[in-house]
Amino acid sequence: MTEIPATPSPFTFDPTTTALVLIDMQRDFLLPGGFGESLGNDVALLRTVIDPLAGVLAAARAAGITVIHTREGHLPDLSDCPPSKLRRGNPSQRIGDQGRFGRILIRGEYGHDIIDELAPIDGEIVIDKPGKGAFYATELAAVLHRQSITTLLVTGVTTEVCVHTTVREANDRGYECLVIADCVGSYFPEFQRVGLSMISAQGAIFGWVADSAAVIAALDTTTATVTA
Ligand code: C5J
Repeated sequence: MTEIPATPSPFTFDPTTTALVLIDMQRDFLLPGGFGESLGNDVALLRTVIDPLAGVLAAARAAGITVIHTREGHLPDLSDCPPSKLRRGNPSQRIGDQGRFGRILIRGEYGHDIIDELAPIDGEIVIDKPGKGAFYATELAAVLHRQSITTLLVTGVTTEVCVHTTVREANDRGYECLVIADCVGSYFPEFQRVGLSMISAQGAIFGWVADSAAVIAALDTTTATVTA
């Protein structure tokens, strides 16, 4: 078992039953000129996540931890997008409309894919999800079960929407979740702060919170043990 200093208490995990989950690090949310910015958001706030997350991803790969990427998006005919979701947001830039990086949040489009800095490599799992949570209408539960994963190191965007929804879904399904604070991002500083507090409040009601430095140090120890 590996132990990480975390809030509200130290977090222990077994690297062999742990997955690193990267939620929706997609161009549509993170690139200047993309969908996220078209909604009036400052993407610079999300982009602060990229460097620390690249560090955690490299450490996870070196330690042989299972890596799972998710992408929020829809089929080209939008048959998997509820009309209620389609109606939300900016009327001139809706899901399925033509955006700067292709049709917005449509599978197969450039903007729907993961940013170059964190692109999946061979052997990593990519889960396409139509909702905010990574368990809803996806194969994630089956994938985790098949690999005997019990613990999730959760990263990605946005903290209060897809990260929170996924952590809540995972918590209800019995997974232990550690959210890596500087590897999750929100367009709203207030939501970032409160979103993280809500995870670890009341004795880890949804999970634990730690910084990337602590996670990388723990993963590096695992790597050293594996390669010794
Ligand atoms: C949003 C997400 N915010 N990945 N998606 O619509 O959090």
